Amino acid sequence: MTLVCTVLPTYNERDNIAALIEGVLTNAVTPHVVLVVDDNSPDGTADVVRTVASRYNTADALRVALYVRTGQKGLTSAIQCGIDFAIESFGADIVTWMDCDLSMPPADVARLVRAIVEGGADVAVGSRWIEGGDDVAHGFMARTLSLVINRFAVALLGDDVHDYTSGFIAARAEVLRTLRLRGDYGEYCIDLLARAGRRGFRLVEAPYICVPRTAGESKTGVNLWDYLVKGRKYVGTVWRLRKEK
Ligand SMILES: Nc1nc2c(ncn2[C@@H]2O[C@H](COP(=O)(O)OP(=O)(O)O)[C@@H](O)[C@H]2O)c(=O)[nH]1
Ligand SMILES: [Mg+2]
Repeated sequence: MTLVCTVLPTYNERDNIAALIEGVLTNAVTPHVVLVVDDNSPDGTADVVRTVASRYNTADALRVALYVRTGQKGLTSAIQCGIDFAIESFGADIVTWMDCDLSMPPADVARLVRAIVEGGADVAVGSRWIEGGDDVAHGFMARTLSLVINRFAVALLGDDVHDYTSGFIAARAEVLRTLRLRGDYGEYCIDLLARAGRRGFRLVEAPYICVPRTAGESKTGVNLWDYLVKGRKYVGTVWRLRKEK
């Protein structure tokens, strides 16, 4: 049986994490473990996870795991830490990950897993920018910036993917044993998808609708300057990858 592990990187997601874990496990289509990688959130996210874990875990079956990091912080390294743990300690065949602010619907994880298990993909990408997908979480400016950056990425890196900055991913363990994440924040996703395609791994997209966060705060800024700084980093990543083989 295929074992799936969903890695959930958290920083101050106390009011989102329980519903997210439940949403992922309720919609699971194969044996499924959730691994929360929390960077010692001061809001007590880890305590909420421990409570949820005590409801789901039994002596025979681990379904909710928690890894609290104290010495290190950051989104990309948290996801990589979870991937390593999922593959090496749990023996996961497929690893998925997503944001933990409920902006990515937990029910859609199953869609990504199916694209691999039934559809034969190596990497499944939740995409806002294909038919059936959308981003209703952000305002006009942020949406437009994301669309423009993704069009730029498609033009330079190929149209296997239309949402290079997705962050809502499922991948076979083989892909993640071959490729490690690089970068600090969202640019790791552009980098991973471009390299996976070049290595000959099969990428498939599934649409999803990104919805607004209703609890907690965004860790990235929401003003024009922050968007531009982020956008510049993404464009720089695409430009670098265009030359890298
Ligand atoms: N473990 C960990 N997770 C983080 C860190 N920064 C952000 N996250 C998580 O990354 C996801 C996206 O963050 P969010 O605040 O929604 O950023 P935005 O979507 O770019 O506005 C959420 O699940 C956050 O909890 C971090 O330093 N460490
Ligand atoms: Mg968010």
